[in-house]
Amino acid sequence: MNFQKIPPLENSTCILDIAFKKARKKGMQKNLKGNWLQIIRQKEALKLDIVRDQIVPRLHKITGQFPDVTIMSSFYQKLMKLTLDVDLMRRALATVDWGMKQVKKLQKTYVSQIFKEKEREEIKGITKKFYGRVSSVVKQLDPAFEDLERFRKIMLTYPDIKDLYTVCLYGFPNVGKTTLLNNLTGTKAKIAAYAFTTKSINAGYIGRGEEKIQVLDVPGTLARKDTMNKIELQAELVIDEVADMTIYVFDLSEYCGISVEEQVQLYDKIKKKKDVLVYLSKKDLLSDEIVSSFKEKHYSVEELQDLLQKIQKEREDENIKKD
Ligand SMILES: Nc1nc2c(ncn2[C@@H]2O[C@H](COP(=O)(O)OP(=O)(O)OP(=O)(O)O)[C@@H](O)[C@H]2O)c(=O)[nH]1
Ligand SMILES: [Mg+2]
Repeated sequence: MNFQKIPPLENSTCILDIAFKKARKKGMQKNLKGNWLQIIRQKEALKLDIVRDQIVPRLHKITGQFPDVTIMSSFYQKLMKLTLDVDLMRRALATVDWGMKQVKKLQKTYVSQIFKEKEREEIKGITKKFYGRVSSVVKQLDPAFEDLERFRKIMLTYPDIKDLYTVCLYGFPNVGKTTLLNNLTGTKAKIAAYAFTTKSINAGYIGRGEEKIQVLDVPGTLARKDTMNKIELQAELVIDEVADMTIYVFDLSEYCGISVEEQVQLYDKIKKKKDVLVYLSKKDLLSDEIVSSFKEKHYSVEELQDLLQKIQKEREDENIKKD
């Protein structure tokens, strides 16, 4: 699913300005046929058509470009629920849809009034009234546009998670998960010496083609069940919904600010849920004694790469056999 394609939302002023400007321009055209009454009716009706034709597709595009939550994978449905107000998004989209229908209805009503009216000034007055009503409708959409723009920006941070074998890099903040992602996959995701650098999910890939392996670097978690924030909960979501394999990143140097004891507690917890491989980060800062006193089996970047390449190759071979 690609959330990057939703264009920025316009506001009512912008939408109305474009529509009215185009209508004014067209209203000046001179090649209309008939007597003065027919000409003025045609001219004014044309303005109304143009206003509708400018506004309706714009609004339609907005409602069409936002994803339909009901047909999303359970991962994205849950990610949305965690990061934005899905009901408010639905209501905002329904409001835009309402606006679109109102503009269509107003155009019909006022065009039919134009064709019934016989006085020049009265006909022009109908156009003015139509402009007023349309402006009022479109202006009422501004709060919905603002909500949708906010949601669009949130969705820009969503990863484009593909239906591939998926590895999740998990651990406390600042332990070196993103550094590992970059080393494993060659991506260039942001790394920094403070906790919660990663606020959304970063993705990198090993191998090419249909069976490449997706590595997801999730925000660090403090793993305190009651106080976990929405950013941390994304990590749980990846573990629960998409990860085929989890790599737990340990920082034995404790430069991350979390004691080894706490890191072990979280590791024990996650181990109950999933098969977990262990990676020791910041080994360059550790003495050989500390590394060798660590009893869990752990892997280097090269070993992890080899392992993942092997999994990828096996999956590719299986695919070839199936075909
Ligand atoms: N010396 C050394 N520093 C490392 C190593 N791995 C990571 N770091 C440093 O540790 C800090 C945190 O690294 P990140 O990769 O951003 O850690 P993270 O786990 O992704 O952090 P959050 O996104 O905040 O959860 C950065 O300053 C990195 O440069 C390593 O192997 N050796
Ligand atoms: Mg990070």
